[in-house]
Amino acid sequence: MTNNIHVKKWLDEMADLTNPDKIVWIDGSDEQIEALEKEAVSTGEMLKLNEEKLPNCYLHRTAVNDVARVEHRTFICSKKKEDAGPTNNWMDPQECYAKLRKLFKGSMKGRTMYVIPYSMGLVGSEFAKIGIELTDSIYVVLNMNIMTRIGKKVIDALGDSADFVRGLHAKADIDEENRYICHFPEDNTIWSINSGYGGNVLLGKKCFALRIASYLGKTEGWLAEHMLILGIENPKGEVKYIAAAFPSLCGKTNLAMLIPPEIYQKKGYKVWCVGDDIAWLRVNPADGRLYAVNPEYGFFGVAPGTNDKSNPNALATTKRDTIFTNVVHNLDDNTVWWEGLDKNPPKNALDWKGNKWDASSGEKGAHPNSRFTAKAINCPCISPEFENPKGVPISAIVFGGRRAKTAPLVYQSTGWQNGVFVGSIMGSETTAAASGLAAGVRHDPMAMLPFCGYNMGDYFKHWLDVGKKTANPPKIFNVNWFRTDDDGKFIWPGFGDNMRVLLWILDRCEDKVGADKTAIGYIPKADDINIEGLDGITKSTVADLLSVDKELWEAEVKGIKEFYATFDRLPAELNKELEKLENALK
Ligand code: GTP
Ligand code: SPV
Ligand code: MN
Repeated sequence: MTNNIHVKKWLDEMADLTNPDKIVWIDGSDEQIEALEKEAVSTGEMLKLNEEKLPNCYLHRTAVNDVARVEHRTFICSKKKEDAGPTNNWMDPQECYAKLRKLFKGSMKGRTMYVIPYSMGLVGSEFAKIGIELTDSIYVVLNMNIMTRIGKKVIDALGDSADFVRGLHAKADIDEENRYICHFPEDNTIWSINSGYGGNVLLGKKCFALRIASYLGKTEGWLAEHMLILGIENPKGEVKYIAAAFPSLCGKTNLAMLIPPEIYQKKGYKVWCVGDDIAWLRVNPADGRLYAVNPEYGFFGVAPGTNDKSNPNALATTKRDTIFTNVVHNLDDNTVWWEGLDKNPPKNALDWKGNKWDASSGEKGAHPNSRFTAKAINCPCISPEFENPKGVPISAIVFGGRRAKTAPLVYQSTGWQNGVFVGSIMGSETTAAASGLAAGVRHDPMAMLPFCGYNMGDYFKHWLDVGKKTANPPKIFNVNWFRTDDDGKFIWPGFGDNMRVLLWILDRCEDKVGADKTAIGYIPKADDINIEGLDGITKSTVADLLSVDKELWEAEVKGIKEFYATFDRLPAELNKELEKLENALK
């Protein structure tokens, strides 16, 4: 499909190494995709679901030991260890290549190698970057076809350039003891072996669009972030954009597609989804603002908890052209189910492992990290700007995590430098999105702990630098939808009602509303969060959600100091911000 000598040479080397029986170029045509779907169904790799209820939808089950990202087996292989930094696993690149070469050797014998040219970002746009993934998994090809822009148009756009990310993936034996997700940022290379699960194998997503791209962004002066992008349209038809970074399984997809509460719908407010997981941000010298694109083409969304109240837009998106992974199979009508979809679990069903399952057993039917892969263009609230090659101008950046206590519903940083500090001290309870993590709160700066492809101290510095280059930078906020009461129940209703907080944020960006200055930053006056139409939430609940507990924050400062002490390249500005916080709490 190409005469590009760089592609050909690399492909030859990789084929020599993995020794596939056949090599198939993915051109992205409908016929080719349909043929692959048929093949995957014929081998049992995927199950075709009810064509009337779920047209062109499939179910896939991964191996039981292969259900999430594996942070302890993810490596950043920069030449120097200190360039990977204190938060990443590191291996010497030559050592890692040698080690993995042994695992890849002959791994595709008897199998087909698929060559997937893909573009992160609109093909040929200023933001876009090209990758080629070699894989022996049809599931990967079909997912990449939904998640990224693939095929001939991409290889044509590459031309004879050597500037593409070289991704190699083999399922091998799905052996977790030999599972490796390795990144070579200095070589534009990703090698992934012994997994068949999402973030480990859809190399355009976390591996490229965050780990490799964050490194490229550092070198080239832009940011690759674990952020959703949404637009809020006011009754006058003006749209303002917000980018928000929450850790995995902490509400990005839900916020990105939110349906405004009735009181706002009646007034004419709308929310548009530009992206639900990854944002690439660049300074636009013309107006000094930060512009964001979503480099992906689809959603790899969390299934459990998705229902027609929490996220009707996501649910609607999954009604066609969708691949479901590790959910419940309803045998009665050949559809799917997951916890939190509705109150009627199917009686005649198989769980995510493929075993006969009944909800009365008390066991979960869907894996907590079960997912849907669906096309962004099938989302009812996809933004008209989704394919704008220039991106959308960002008014506010929002950080947030899962915190039962400590973090208030929302607060605003005092400026860019303080905002970078707020992002750097983020903590969140761990979730099922990665295997083998200890339960409890961990530091997850900017929701990028598992995804920063270089030294996180340098990453903070880069954030500070981007702020200096941006004449009109976004305002920076922090939110927490997950504060709990004494019974462990969430206090804030969340989901669509998060709009109430977003509107305060936008009002702050336009200087339309006041705030109270506290030790941690600006907090809304309780009256300024609109609770009209909210059951069981009073002004005093809001005041409670906004409270800043001095003792908890003093403990927090202690934790931040310990975390910061692990860095060798922490910018002095952040220590200054920490000192300011500590003094303000006194
Ligand atoms: P990744 O795809 O892993 O990066 O996750 P994400 O950040 O997109 O998370 P997602 O929106 O899929 O939400 C994960 C879980 O959090 C789901 O079970 C949701 O139901 C739940 N959730 C999302 N928003 C809220 C909220 O506002 N309040 C509460 N209580 N739960 C929420
Ligand atoms: C996440 O874990 O943040 C995800 C899913 O969005 S995965 O693609 O598996 O990383
Ligand atoms: Mn994610």
